[in-house]
Amino acid sequence: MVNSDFVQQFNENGYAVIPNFLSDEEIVEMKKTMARIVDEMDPKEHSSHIFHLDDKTCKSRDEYFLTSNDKIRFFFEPKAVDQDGNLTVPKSRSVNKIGHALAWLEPVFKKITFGEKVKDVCRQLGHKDPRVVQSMYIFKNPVIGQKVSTHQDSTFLYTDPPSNLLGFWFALDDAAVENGCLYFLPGTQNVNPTSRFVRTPNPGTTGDLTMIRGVEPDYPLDQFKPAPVSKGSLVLIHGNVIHRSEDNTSDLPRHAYTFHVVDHHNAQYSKENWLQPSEALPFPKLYDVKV
Ligand SMILES: O=C(O)CCC(=O)C(=O)O
Repeated sequence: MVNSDFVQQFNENGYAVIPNFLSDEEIVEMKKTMARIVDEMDPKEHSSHIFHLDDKTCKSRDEYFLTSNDKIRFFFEPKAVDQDGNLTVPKSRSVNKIGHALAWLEPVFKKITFGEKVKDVCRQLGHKDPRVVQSMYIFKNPVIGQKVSTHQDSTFLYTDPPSNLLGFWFALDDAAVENGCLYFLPGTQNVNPTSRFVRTPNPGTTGDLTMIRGVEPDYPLDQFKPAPVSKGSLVLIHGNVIHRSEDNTSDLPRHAYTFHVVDHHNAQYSKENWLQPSEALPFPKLYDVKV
């Protein structure tokens, strides 16, 4: 049973840190698996898929991105790929993130995601029918790892009502201000999202498959609180809480594994969201999957 201290923290601030959630062995296994996946990847096949941080035109959100819900796909750091698609840095440092079905397709990640401790966290937060909607490995590699700009996860994985999304974010390295830890605006879990990242209903001549609907306010950057955590910590992130992270300008790694659950008991996952379940992988019911 996970110590229940996190529940009050989470309800007050919209996020909570549970230290020592993962063992060193689990972290080594996850990192080894990821190193193998990157090593086996042929950059020629994937390197045109760059993760542009503030791609307001959404041009980079192509079919490869939209159909990644049941696959393991690679999204590169903008600075890691030249105009001809060649890597400018070693392959091991070139990837921004990998998603979005690690939790289902890779046994090590499946074991963590559908493990008893994660189920216990969801039960303690009152989730009746949580389903896993996406999973990602975020590299934020030394020097090249780019920031994640201010956002609410519910902009991307909207639910109706918009409060039923929960992010699990596991630090696989110590995450400090220097290497790009998370920052939060505490208490913003009650702020519903003002923008939505959705599939374009009629892409028409622009060909843009996704669009941002609505406008995000400018949040006061000086009011964000850094959340430095030690390796193995779990950070729980309410779907509405406003958060961000900075570039990793240090020479230290800052790997993280993250996934999201939606409690389907009293909420609908929006059919407009960019990410949709597929026949091959409907959103798995967390409590039903035994590992
Ligand atoms: O890992 C990061 O730097 C940011 C992650 C994040 O904001 C998210 O997953 O919503």
